[in-house]
Amino acid sequence: MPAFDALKIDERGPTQSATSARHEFAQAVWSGLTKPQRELPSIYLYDELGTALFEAITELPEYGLARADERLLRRYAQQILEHLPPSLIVAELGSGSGRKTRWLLEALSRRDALVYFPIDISASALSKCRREFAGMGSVSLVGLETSYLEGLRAAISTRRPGQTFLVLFLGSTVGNFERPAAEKFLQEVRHCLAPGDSLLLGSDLEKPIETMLLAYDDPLGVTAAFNLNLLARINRELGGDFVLGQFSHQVRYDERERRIEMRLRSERQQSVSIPASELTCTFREGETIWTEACHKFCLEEIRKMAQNTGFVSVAQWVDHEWPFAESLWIAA
Ligand code: AVI
Repeated sequence: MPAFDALKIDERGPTQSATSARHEFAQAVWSGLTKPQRELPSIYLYDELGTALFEAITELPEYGLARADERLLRRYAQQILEHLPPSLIVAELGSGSGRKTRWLLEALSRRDALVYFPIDISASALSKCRREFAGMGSVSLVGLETSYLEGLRAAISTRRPGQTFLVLFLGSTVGNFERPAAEKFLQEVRHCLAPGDSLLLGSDLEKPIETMLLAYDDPLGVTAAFNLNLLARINRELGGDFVLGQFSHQVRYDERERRIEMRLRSERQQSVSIPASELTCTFREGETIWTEACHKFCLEEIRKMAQNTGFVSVAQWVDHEWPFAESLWIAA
């Protein structure tokens, strides 16, 4: 197993892969922007610049989520690993820079040498992750630059007899799925696993609405830039002519759905053309493009989700400064 290496999971080779990724993006933009409520899939927020802006979001005083996640991992790493068998392989869905994961991997690698598969669609996130763990000789890192499930299947295919997998799905990324889609996704994760493997799930909990709104609409405008970068990315990659100053970042909390909704609002009637998507859109003043949903959870519902998706919830650790939970599930 090569240490500090990255595998690009794509049998078609890098050139064709970049072309097909652009084609997929162009198609997703076409289908999202031709819906009555226009939308753009949130995964496209994370190009190189979007990933850097998201890293900046995690430093914002108003966005306590990332610090809570890291605090829990730092504080409870030892307790978490007491629930886990030896000879673990760790696969992380959406590793980002791996900063918060370090606490857990340090604790695990004191016990055994460890193989760690960070899985991320962002090449720059994986490079940062590789740097983060460069000094940890007991961790063999294999970066997988691909989608979560494709990466997880590739990681699992390396399993040798007696090895057990721990999947990390941290940072409340599960909240970016619609609730039914989150369960479907977790079922798919379960299908990749064997009984006895485990999943550590980070989920942001409900909290006062004002606190949540500020976390996604910070006064410095970093989240606004993160959101608007999606239009800038369409301009850069698909030849679009969005005028960014004519769109604004909009955030609301839907109490019934228990989620933050991020949109981009057209500030005037305007027409935008996107040549690679063969599309010209006319926006009315006030019309919005839905870009992301960030669902919030309660502890009971997370335990229920484990049951519904083929896992047993064995423990939960909660941060009370910024309500957030790490839940450890074992595949039934
Ligand atoms: C990646 N994900 C968990 C973040 C969230 O809080 O839902 C994405 C984000 N969007 C705006 N700020 C952060």
